[in-house]
Amino acid sequence: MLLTKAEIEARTITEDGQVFLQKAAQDGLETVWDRYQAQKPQCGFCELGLSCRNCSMGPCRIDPFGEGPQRGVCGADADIIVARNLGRMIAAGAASHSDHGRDLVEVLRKVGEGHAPGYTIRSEEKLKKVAAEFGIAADGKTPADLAVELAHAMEEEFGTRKKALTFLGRVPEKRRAIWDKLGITPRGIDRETSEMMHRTHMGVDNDWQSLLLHGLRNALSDGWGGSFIATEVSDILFGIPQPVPSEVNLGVLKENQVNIVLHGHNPIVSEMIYEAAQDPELLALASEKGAEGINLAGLCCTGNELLMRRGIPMAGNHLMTELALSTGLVDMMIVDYQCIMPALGEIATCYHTLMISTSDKAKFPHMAHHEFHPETAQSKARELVRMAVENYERRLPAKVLPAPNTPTRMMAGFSVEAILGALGGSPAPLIEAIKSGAVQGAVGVVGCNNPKIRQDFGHVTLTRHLIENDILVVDTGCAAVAHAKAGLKVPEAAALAGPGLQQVCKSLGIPPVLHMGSCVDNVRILDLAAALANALGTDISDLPLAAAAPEWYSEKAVSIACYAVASGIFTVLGTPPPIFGSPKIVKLLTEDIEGLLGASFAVEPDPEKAAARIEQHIRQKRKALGL
Ligand code: XCC
Ligand code: SF4
Repeated sequence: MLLTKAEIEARTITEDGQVFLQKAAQDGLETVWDRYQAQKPQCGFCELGLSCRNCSMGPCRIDPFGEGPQRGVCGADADIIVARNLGRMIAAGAASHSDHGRDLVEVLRKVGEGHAPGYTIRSEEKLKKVAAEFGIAADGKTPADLAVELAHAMEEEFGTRKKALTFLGRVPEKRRAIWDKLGITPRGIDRETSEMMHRTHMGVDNDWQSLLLHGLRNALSDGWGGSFIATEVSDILFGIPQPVPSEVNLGVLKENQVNIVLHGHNPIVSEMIYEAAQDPELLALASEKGAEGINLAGLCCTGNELLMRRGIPMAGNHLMTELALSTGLVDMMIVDYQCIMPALGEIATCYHTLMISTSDKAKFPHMAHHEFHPETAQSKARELVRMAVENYERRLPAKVLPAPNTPTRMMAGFSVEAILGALGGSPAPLIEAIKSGAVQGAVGVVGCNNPKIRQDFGHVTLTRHLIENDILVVDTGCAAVAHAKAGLKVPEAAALAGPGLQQVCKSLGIPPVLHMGSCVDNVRILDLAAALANALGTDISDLPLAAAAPEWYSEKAVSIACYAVASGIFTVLGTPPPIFGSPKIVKLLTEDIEGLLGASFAVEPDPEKAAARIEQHIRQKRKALGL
């Protein structure tokens, strides 16, 4: 059934999204938006966090109106149930990022041992720096030796033998003292997640406050542990991102080239595909088949990883993943894990697209499984690219619709190293710009798309307001892709910023919205915030900073938001988390926690109001610093 213009415009603000929503409807596809409609009304108990199925005496639910049951079969009340549910969301998010980190550590070790042909150490500089943080001396050792030693040391971070994670060495002392006082210093990465699962089992931790505190510790084990390892090891293996031009939207898929779309999160697979796509033999085969080349494009965060390091264009963000297939131009989609909708395989059966899953822990309906392992990834990648090339001639012309709009230009690659490089090697010029008021503060706008929110509207509206008010925006994940589509990531976008920020961007030749990477790369923002605080001898919570996740959907986003707040960064969520069944928990997280951590959460679905809240927060922080 075709959609009306109004229906389409209510779903997305993007030009390509609007075109391909209709194309998908024409082709008879059911998309994430249709399935969301079909689910309405969604369960009110679950929305409020008031349902529990942690054991088989249940499932149970608490009546929010106070008329029906106020306790589960075990006796748990609303506060306990909401806290347990939130805790399990954090655990799932932390586990996802951290398992991703662990996979990279495995590759690092195998590179060192010589068992991962095709992978190498691209940044010896970062290898040495991180090894030193782990107390491993570099002298006289080959990079391979160092890689093995560092990998072993990182494996220890996941376990139970530590008092505190190693990367806490970068955390300002005042923040460390707060964590120690509250008893939320993260010890082992897996340990905190495992302990959360234990605490939320029936009959263990039944104090909603101590559950929430452990939730913060669990989230910190992600931010300063699993995700931190993921980002740093990715840089060691694949290089530290540097500013790079690229393009975004479905227009990056080429009619006359073999299109391979990479979707998921971990660069382990996508980097090998990138290598294979340069293979002269495969390029010759492509031309034999009548294609002018092999075109790679990214979706979600594995796309962001390739974009940051190789300038590979982005086809889109989370809600574009199904629509990308409806172009009929995707010869192969290769996925690893996380955020890959299980609907994708079936949608692809409508086209010639080959769907490939690659991880032993992530299989999907209607996808061919080609498992990647470090030992064989290189040959596997070549095999897949060959299959994609051979699939080019099977396109179904009647089903093909190239995007009518040209790709939007963007600039990405703003690692902390790149930002400091642009500033001449130290954070001092940025601190000066903040002191002078040219830059009022900085905000991380991050996170997903969610069909509950008009696609990209939350991100783009919020960010436009912030930069207009001289607030520098740094971004990651699907938010970053939204901003790129809206044209906010080119140096010329400085014209949209307030006079102070505009001046700073122009003098450095940078956009007012800096792409810092994938979702695990939110730790780059933490790292930068910590570096600023350390340079000033203060705490992160004293700085004029904030974070926002206007369209978040995933459990990973919950973990990210919690480690941001625990690290001292005020964080505004666009979609409400399932906590409103407990007024006590809402009050703690949005008000009282400020007194403990110097930061709190806010929930504000309206991006204009969110911008106002953030601007007010930044003014307050500036005032407290005497600026
Ligand atoms: Fe997934 Fe990372 Fe969210 Fe996008 S932003 S929908 S988590 S791909 Ni992290
Ligand atoms: Fe019900 Fe308690 Fe079991 Fe949850 S843990 S399902 S509230 S009995």
